[in-house]
Amino acid sequence: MSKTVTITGAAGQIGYQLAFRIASGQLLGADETINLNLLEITPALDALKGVAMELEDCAFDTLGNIDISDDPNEAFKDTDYAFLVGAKPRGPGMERSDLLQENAKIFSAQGKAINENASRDIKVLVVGNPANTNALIAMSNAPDVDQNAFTAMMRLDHNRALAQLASKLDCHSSELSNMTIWGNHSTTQYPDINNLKLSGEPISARLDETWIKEEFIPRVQNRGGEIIKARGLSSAASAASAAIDHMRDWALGTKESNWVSMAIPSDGSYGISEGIIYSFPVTCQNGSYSIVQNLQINKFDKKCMEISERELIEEKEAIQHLL
Ligand code: NAX
Repeated sequence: MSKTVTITGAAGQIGYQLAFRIASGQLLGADETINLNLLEITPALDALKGVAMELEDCAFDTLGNIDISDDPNEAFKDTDYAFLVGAKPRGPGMERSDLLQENAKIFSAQGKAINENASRDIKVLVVGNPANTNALIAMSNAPDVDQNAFTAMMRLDHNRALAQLASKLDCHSSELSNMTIWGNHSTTQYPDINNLKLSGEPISARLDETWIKEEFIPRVQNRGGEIIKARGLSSAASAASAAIDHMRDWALGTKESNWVSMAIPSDGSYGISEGIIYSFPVTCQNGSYSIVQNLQINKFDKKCMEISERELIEEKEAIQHLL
């Protein structure tokens, strides 16, 4: 058995981590051969060649062919799993709306290339920022592909929240479950601990509300900035790890009685507008995800969820002409 995995921006920080972990079997296990299609912009092709040489030098049992390209039509040929990581970073003096426009061009072209060339069962994870709206643009430009195949990454935020909670509760993050991140991958996201469990038992009542509202939520929302300040560079290995977690759980299923956070096309659940890519709690089975329903939402939750919803609607309005 073999699967084709496409990584865009494969010579960048996250791509450099992601390619090796996927090639070594950490996405689909030891029995699946991975053919890697690596996409970059033309000036980065030499660096990408170096990445491909290093991948060969690993002699991974699970790695099949490696194809490097600056042509999205070639890179998305027969793709089963796509990691859209490459994006235009915010330059000096660049407004958020300029960033949206620049990235919209990239993701509309890639959406079209996916539509024309990829497997009809493709699963797409957008990592490049602004991730949720980039996913919406790619989805809108791929009308022949199932729209639910387009998702954006919230798993890093989800994992960051678990790490903070494990430290606070003096437990291991693997003992925690049922954490939710709602909304946009931005500082408006809402990390929600109402349903959190420790070893299967509800635990949120044991957490101090002031700590949740004044320390935990802002810390998770701003963790990206904290990493940049410490490292001088944005999160890369943790982002690649979260991308693998997202795609692996989607493909192979979530653990029983737990859920994960994925930004997916809103179906109107919890009153969130349709037509945006919004993060919900989801379970995955047989390669599909479904939104966890009937969670209790209080006034504070609702307010936080709406702030992020509004931001996504505004982002959508800024690039409406490209949809
Ligand atoms: P880098 O700048 O190191 O790498 C990006 C790579 O993408 C570069 O090599 C560049 O040449 C390439 N690229 C640019 N345009 C391209 C195009 N049209 N086609 C193919 N390749 C293209 O950034 P890196 O640190 O790897 O981050 C990549 C993206 O992930 C950024 O947009 C970043 O903001 C975003 N992140 C998203 C996260 C999330 O949770 N959703 C967290 C981590 C990260 O900040």
